Amino acid sequence: MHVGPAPGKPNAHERLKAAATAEALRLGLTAPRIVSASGHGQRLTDRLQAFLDQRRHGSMAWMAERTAARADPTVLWPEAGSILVVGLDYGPDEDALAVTRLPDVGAISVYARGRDYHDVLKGKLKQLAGRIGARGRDLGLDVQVKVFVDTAPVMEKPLAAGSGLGWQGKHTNLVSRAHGSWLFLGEIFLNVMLPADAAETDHCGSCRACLDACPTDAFPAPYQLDARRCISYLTIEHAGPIPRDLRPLIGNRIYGCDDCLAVCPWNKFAAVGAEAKLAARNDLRRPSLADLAMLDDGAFRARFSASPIKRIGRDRFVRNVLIAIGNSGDPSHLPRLVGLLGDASALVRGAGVWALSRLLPPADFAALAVAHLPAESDWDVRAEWSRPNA
Ligand code: B12
Ligand code: SF4
Ligand code: SF4
Repeated sequence: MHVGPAPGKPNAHERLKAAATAEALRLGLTAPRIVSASGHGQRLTDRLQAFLDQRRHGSMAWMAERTAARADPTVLWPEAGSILVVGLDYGPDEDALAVTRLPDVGAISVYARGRDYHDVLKGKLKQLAGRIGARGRDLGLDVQVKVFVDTAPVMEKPLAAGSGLGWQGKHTNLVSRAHGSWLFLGEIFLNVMLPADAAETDHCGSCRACLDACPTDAFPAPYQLDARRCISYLTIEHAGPIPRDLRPLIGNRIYGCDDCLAVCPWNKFAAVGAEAKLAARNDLRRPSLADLAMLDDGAFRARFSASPIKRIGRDRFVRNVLIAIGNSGDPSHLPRLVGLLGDASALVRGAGVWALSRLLPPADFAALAVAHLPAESDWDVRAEWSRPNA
């Protein structure tokens, strides 16, 4: 059972909300707002189901699991009364897209240039949750809390929109009039009912900058994303070979993509991220493709130990680097591509073959295929050798 305010009394719940939002701001969080935990179920169930029915989640099978809890916070935690939603600014300190115009380096999306935001935001939310619990006890309330940052089946964007933190823009991410869209989202579920804030309305108007900027045309309609075409999905979530038709469109983006966020006019209000732990590492602003292609497992883990990039592992990361090399037009990469033809990972070999097919004259590629195809046992890699240049 969740506990609501008693009518006519000095309102402990309002005081708890004021304390919670003040503490959130003190911890460097942005725009803390309250949304009721109930009342989302049907609308979100329908929208999530439509997304899943159209297979737009691709190979993210976990999105089709626990859908009832994902669409309805009160199924995830029946005690939930209110949800405190917060943002954490991570606005870049330079033009986020400048790196995508430099073919000899890899573009790592802004969110992944510093430490893993899950760890940073979760740390802050845990601190905040502890202080809310203590303040609740002072006010005579039995406050229980659960902290979520993209770690449980929660639909964070519609909850944040319901709290008034912003609205879901045509690129589907949350945009705030005051803070733009370079914001991570996090939530604290509370068993108490705190006064809810008003939801935000849509301020996209006739703008369609994000839809037009997408390199892979991943928006089937405004406000809808087909993750299977999104470079963020392809470079981070997708484990196998990247579909051939999308590879040339990825350019030099080797981990995530920022294009739809970067062009949003509301980001003129975005703050440069103030959290030092999220600040871009200098070696990840414009990392050399030539160096990254040479990473073995140990070197990959050493370089990315505190970074979100470590999550995808060396083979998937080098696959991305090789796609970018294939798009670079730079034949100086050829010797290292040939060197990777003996790599233990079929994913790496396959991407290497594709890059060779892009950088070598057709006759030279055909000669290399004659030399290497007989020894290749993986069917995906054999298929890469057998296809004409693309
Ligand atoms: C799965 C996922 C992805 C997938 C799919 C993204 C997606 N849009 O669904 C992939 C891997 C592609 C991805 C990419 C990115 N992600 Co992501 N991702 C998630 C995750 C885990 C779940 C999102 C989800 O539930 N998707 C399912 C679909 C059904 O939900 P939806 O997008 O809200 O769909 C809504 C619309 O389609 C809408 N709708 C449908 N029809 C209509 C019609 C109208 C008229 C309207 C108004 C709305 C509407 O209703 C749906 C429900 O609200 C969340 C964290 C979380 N737990 O919520 C982070 C999250 C959304 N990601 C985040 C980020 C930062 C990114 C990237 C920017 C990372 C990067 N730089 O590469 C990109 C952005 C790509 C993009 N344009 O969305 C942040 C976004 C923060 C913010 N400000 O919104 C989140 C919230 C993580 C976090 N805790 O901060 N992500
Ligand atoms: S993140 Fe990139 S690929 Fe994905 S929808 Fe946005 S612009 Fe398109
Ligand atoms: S770029 Fe334009 S359409 Fe896209 S989210 Fe921003 S305001 Fe909305």
